Amino acid sequence: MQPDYDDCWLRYREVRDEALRASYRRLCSHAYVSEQSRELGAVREELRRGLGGLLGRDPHLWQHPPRTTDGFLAVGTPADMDVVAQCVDEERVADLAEGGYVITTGEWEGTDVLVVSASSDSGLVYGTFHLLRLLSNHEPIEDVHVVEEPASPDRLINHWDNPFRGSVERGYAGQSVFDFETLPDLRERYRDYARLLASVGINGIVLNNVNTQIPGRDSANEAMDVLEGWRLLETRYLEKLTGLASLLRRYGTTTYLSVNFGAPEKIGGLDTSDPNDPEVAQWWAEKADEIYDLIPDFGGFLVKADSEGQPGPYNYDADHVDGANVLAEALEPHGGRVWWRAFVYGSHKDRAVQQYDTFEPLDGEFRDNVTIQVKNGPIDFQPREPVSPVFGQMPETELGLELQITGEYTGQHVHACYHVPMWKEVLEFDTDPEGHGTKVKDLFTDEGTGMAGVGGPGEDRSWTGHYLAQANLYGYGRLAWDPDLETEAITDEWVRQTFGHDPDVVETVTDIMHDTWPAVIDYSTGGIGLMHMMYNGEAYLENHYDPGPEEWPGYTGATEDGIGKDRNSEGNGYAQQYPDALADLYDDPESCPKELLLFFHHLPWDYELSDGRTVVQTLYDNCHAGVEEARRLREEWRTLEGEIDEERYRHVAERFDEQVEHAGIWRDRLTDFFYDYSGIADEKGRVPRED
Ligand code: GCW
Repeated sequence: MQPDYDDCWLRYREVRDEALRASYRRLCSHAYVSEQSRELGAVREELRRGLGGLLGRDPHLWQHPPRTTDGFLAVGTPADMDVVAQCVDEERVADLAEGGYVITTGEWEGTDVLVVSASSDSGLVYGTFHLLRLLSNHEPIEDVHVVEEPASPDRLINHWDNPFRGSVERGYAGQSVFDFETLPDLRERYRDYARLLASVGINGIVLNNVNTQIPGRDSANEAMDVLEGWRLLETRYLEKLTGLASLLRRYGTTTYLSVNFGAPEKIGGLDTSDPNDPEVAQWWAEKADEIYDLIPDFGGFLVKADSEGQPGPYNYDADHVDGANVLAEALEPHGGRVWWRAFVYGSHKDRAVQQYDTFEPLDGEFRDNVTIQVKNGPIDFQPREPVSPVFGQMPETELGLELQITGEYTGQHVHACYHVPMWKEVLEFDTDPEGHGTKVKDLFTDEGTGMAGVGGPGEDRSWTGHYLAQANLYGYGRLAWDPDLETEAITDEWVRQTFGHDPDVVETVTDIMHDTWPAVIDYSTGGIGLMHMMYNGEAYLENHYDPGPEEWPGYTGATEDGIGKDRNSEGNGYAQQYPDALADLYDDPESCPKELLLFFHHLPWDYELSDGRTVVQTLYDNCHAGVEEARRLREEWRTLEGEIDEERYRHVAERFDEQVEHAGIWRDRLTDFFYDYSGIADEKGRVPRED
């Protein structure tokens, strides 16, 4: 039976080009796959499914080298299979980083062999997906020679799923994929999710929300309390996770949990969770032992502490080092790791200043198995932010880069917004241009470092709520694997696998994808460094979708005289947190990159930019341009009618209708807001508006 959800980029449609298909059939109709490890069931299943689709007929799977063919595929380690050992450089394979693999061609007793080899099961899984991607992308395989290993050792997806409610915080694709009610029962969908993750190299999954208690309502409402994520550490719930963890493991994915810093009190019945209390340390150590008895390859804990209502070391007069280290000590004997989030609040009114100020002084004090997980920018996943000054400035600490796959501030999967170009901008950023010159992407290659993408996939048919948002999940995985990949290469892979190879379709979809992010920046920020102007609301799960610029004077800095925030040497000194070359660049409005100008400077409304336009006129123009661009993208999309499958076409077309409308609402609210403060009319007569 066809599942009731999409297969995303794993569509495996039959290759129509006859010469190419003949070549694929010759080398892939017969596949010899190692029997040694049970984990390789995943490889066999994927080959059956993938090759079956692409070749247009079921492949023969062998447990020994097939004899009567004029070519075959062999997947295994050199140690397990002579065929493989004969075709690959064994030492090269042995030296690959965990998860790495080789795809190459060779000969076995006069027969051509296509080989996928690795020294670990996960490498064979990734190699198999890579091979299927080559075929899906119609790449030649007769002379293929691929050597791949992941840049980052840990490539995590963080689910913000609330296990007992089934909801997903900032998820725009329906309920949680994971049904904690029915676990340990396994759903087919878990396996298909594991396949999607493995196909792009994601190797760790945090199953539950970093908000393990609901801010402000925790003990006040016992009924709510019972439902909270911190309970997952109770034995009865841990026991439910073993089967899921085992299934994920077959696809190379390790299971992690978000934990509540107050767990020793909440679950353990202790009267404190003070990290410096030996009983607390003991409790965490025993809890870790228990978890590893159940899930031997458990990855570790993700912690949001001292932030937005979550308890943390500050509650006990301790600091983040004490907090992270006590958990790390408990996990250490088992090889587990603590991912400690840098998204904390503290004494500063401007959140931008907080993280560097809190964490940089602690550099070198965290245990080796602590990773400090830092959001890409200092605020909070805004459409565009400067790169966090923490990067490159904590050389003695393992860092993780947190990116948001889900589109909390980029249209919440009603708007199309492709995040890969934004992430590339972050990854290619030089954290100290006149100093050590380390780019962000170079910071995550050592043991203990890595990337964390805040998830979003849910029960929706499309998995991501918007068919085009699948590209963000895809792109995140590909970049975590290889941050050197160019945006265009990732887009091209994704478009072809998802929409097929018709050149017009490929070009149209690709162009649309690449133009989405700039459009969103323009209509929802004005494009010169403003941000955080969304409607918040009173409720716990604020809206963050509609505009609400007047709610945030501390972020916009809007006054009658001007707009923007002095995060410079005359203001709160945020710019000075960067190494000198960057600090100087940002400190002077003349040299500050235009796209960040108002983030660093409060400037008069009529301040003239290099192109001769004033600040306020630029804001008006950009807000309008963003909407026009969204409209143009919708028109582009409409040209695809009849050219792609109806379901994807319709869904995205409707979303574009809504996006254009909603972009207009943003434009109007922002431009009204700018006019209300500045009193300066738009030269082009669009503001003030008639109504
Ligand atoms: O972006 C903000 C979100 C919260 C989130 C928080 C965080 C999980 O609005 O929903 O909480 O950041 O990153 O911890």
